[in-house]
Amino acid sequence: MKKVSLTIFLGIACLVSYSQQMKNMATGVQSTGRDSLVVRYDLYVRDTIVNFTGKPEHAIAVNGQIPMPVLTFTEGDTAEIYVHNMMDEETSLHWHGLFVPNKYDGVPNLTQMPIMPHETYLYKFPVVQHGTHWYHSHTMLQEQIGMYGAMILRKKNEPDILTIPVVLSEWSDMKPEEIQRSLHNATDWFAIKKGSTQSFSEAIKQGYLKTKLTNEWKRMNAMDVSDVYYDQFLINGKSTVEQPQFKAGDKVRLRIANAGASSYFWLNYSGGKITVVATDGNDVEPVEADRLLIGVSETYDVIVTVPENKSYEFLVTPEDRTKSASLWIGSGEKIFARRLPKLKFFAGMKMMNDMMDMNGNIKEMQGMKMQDQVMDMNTVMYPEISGEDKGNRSRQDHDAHAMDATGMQQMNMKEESGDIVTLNYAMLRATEKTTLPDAPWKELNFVLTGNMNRYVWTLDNRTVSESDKILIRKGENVRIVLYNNSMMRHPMHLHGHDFRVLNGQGEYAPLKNVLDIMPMERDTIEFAGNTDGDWFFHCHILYHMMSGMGRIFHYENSPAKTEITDTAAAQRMLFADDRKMYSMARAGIESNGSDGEAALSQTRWRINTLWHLGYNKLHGYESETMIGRYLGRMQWWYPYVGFDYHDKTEGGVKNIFGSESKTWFGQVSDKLNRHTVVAGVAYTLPTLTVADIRIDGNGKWRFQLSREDIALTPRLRLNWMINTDKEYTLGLRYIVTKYFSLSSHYDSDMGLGGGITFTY
Ligand SMILES: [Cu+2]
Repeated sequence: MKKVSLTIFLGIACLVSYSQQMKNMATGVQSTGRDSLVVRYDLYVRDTIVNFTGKPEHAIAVNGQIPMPVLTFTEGDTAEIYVHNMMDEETSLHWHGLFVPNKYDGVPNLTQMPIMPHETYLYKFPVVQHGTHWYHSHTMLQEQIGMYGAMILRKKNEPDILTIPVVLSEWSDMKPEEIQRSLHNATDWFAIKKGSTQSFSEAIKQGYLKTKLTNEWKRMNAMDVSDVYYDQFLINGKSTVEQPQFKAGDKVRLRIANAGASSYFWLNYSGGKITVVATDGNDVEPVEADRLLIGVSETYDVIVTVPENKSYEFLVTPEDRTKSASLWIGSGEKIFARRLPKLKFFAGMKMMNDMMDMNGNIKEMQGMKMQDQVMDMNTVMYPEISGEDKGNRSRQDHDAHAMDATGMQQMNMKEESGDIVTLNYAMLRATEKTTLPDAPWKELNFVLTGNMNRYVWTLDNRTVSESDKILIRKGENVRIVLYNNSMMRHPMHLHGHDFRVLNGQGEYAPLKNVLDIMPMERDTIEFAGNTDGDWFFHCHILYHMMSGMGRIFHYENSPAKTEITDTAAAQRMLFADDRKMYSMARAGIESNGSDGEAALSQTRWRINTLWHLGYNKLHGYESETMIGRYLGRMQWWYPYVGFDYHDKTEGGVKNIFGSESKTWFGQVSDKLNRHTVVAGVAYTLPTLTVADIRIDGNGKWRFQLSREDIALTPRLRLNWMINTDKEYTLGLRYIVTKYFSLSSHYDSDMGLGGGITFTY
C-alpha cells in the first residue's frame, strides 16, 4: 500500500476545490484500476455566513464550501479523514451507507463521543464497497445548514463514463432550531407560505366543503406532503448549475444524493428517458423511467443522454412543488423539462379521510395489498397523472373518489402504462443474487406512528428514549416488517448495513439502506447480522428523527469498542434529543384587555400558563397554571392539575346569560379573589373541539368547550370558547407574519376589543 495525502488546505484554494472536483468528475479524469491507497482528507468545519436570498445567514461550511467536499475513494482503499472542528460547538460526521467499524459510524453519544469544539478527530476505516454515498453531521440540526456532502466509492475497474456528482439540498433563512420549534407548536405558518393551508374558503371555492368537514370530524389537520417551507432548493449548493461541456451523443452519469433535511425531490429530464442504474450505492439492472422521486437520504445513479448540441434541463422539484432547481447539461438552446403542476390538496385530503378511521388508524383497504411502493397514494394529488383540475369539477370528484381498490389499481396502471413512467421500487432488480446466508431468523415488526397535531413521531408510539435497544445476534438474519400508520412518507435508514427490499424480484431483491415507506404501506426488509456494536435505525427526515422516530439495534455480547467511557451519561445525552422541551407563547393586546398563553411542552408533558387581564379594576385579573400529560397514541386525552387565580376588586359585568353571580347549575360563583387548585381532563372531540371538565379546590365543577385556529381563509383564524361559568369568547385573528397578527374578540367578561396578537 502506498500512502498519499489529498490534504486540502485552508484558504482560497479550498473555495475553488469543489468546482475543480466537479470538473475532474465530469471529465472522467480519475484513474481506474489503480493500487489500493491510504487516502487522506482534512476537513475543516467552520461557522460561515451565506447569502441565498439576499439576507446573510449563519451556516456551516467545510473547507469553505457548501456542500462539503466530494470525498472520492476506490474500493480497497483505506480512508483517513481528519475532522478539524473549528467551531465553538460540538460536531460529528456519519458516513451514510458505509460499512465501517462501529466506532467510526459517527453517531455522537452512541458510537463515539462528540467531536468537541476546536478538537481534531480521525475517522479511519477500510473502504470495502463501491457506489454513490454521502456523509453528513449527525449532531443536532447541523445537517440542515451545510454539513452534507457526496462520498463516491469507485469500483476497482470503474467504467470510464462522464460523471457528475449531484448533491440535492434545501435552504431556509429560518434557523433550524426555529423550524423545529415551529413544527412542534403546530403553527401553520409554513402552510401559509406554501399555499397549502386548505382553509374553509378554499374548500368551498373548490367544492370540497364536505371533505373539509369530514377531515375535521376525523380530527385531522390539513395534510401536506412535507412539513417545512424552504426559501431555496439547491443542486451542489446552487439553484442553477450549468455543465456546458457535454456534446450531442454524450452519456452522462449523475451520482445523485438527496442530502435534504426534510425534502423529497422529483427528478425529470428534458433530453429523454432517465436510466436508473444504482440506488443507495448498489447496482440495479438498468431501468428506464420518465421521472423518479428520491426520498430524503436516498442516492440514485442515473444515466442521461445529450441528444443534440443543446442545453438540456435536469429538473429537481421538491415534493411540495413550491419551487425547483435546475442542472443544465450541454450548451446551446435551452430545452426546458416539464414543470410539475401544483398539488391538488383537497383530493389528498379526501383520500386521507377515506383511509383514516375515527381512531386515527389507517384502515386496511379491502382487496388491496399495499406493498412495496407499487402504488403512490399521493397520485390523486398529481394533476399531471389524474387530470387537470381547472374548471373540471366532475373529473376532480372522480379522482377524489378513486380510493376504492379498482380505482387505485386503474390509477396505478395508468401511471405505469400511460405517457409518464414513474420509477417505483418494484422496478428495481439487483444485478446479482442478494439472498442471505442460511441462518436463524429474527423477525421484528414496527408500526410507524405519528401525531401531526403535536409533531410527535415514533415507532410503535414510542420514541428512542422511551424504548430499549433492540437486541440482535451476530450470524442471524433479521427480517423487519414495517407498517406506516401515519399520514406522511418516512425514509427509514439503517446504519452500517444494506437490506434487501422484498419487492417481488425474488432472489434479485435490490439492496438499499433507505426505505421510503408511504402512508398505509407495509414493507418487508431483511439483512444479515454480520457486524457488532450499536446501529441506529431511524427516519431520515431530520425533524422526525429528532422527535424520536427510531430505534437502536444492539449486537448482543459485542464488546464495547467505542471510546465512550461513561455510557450512562452518553445515553442521557443521546436521549435528550427527543426529550427536548419546546416553548411557545401567544399574547393579545387589545382595546379591552390582554389575553395570553405561554407553554413548554415535549412528547408527553406540557406546562402552560394562561392569563386574562382587563384594563380597569372592574374586569380584574385571572391566571391559570397547569401541568398535564398527553395520553394515548393520538394524544386526545390530556389530564392536568394546576392553580387558578382570580382577582376582581368589584363585581363582574353582566353577560348575555344574565347575572354574574350564578353559574348555570345555580352554584354561587366565587369569582372574586379566588385562589384555588384545579384538576381536570381535556379531550379532543371529533371536529377538533376540545372538551374540558375540571373541579377546583372548593368542589366547584366547570365544563368547557373550545376550538382554536379554525382556518376560515388562508390567513384568517376563528376561535371560540364557552363554559358553565357563563364565560364565552369569540375571536378572529388575521395572520400578518409568523409572529404578528391583527386580532379582535368578544369576551363575556371584557366585551368587544381589537388589537394585535403576538405569537411565538
Ligand atoms: Cu419520518
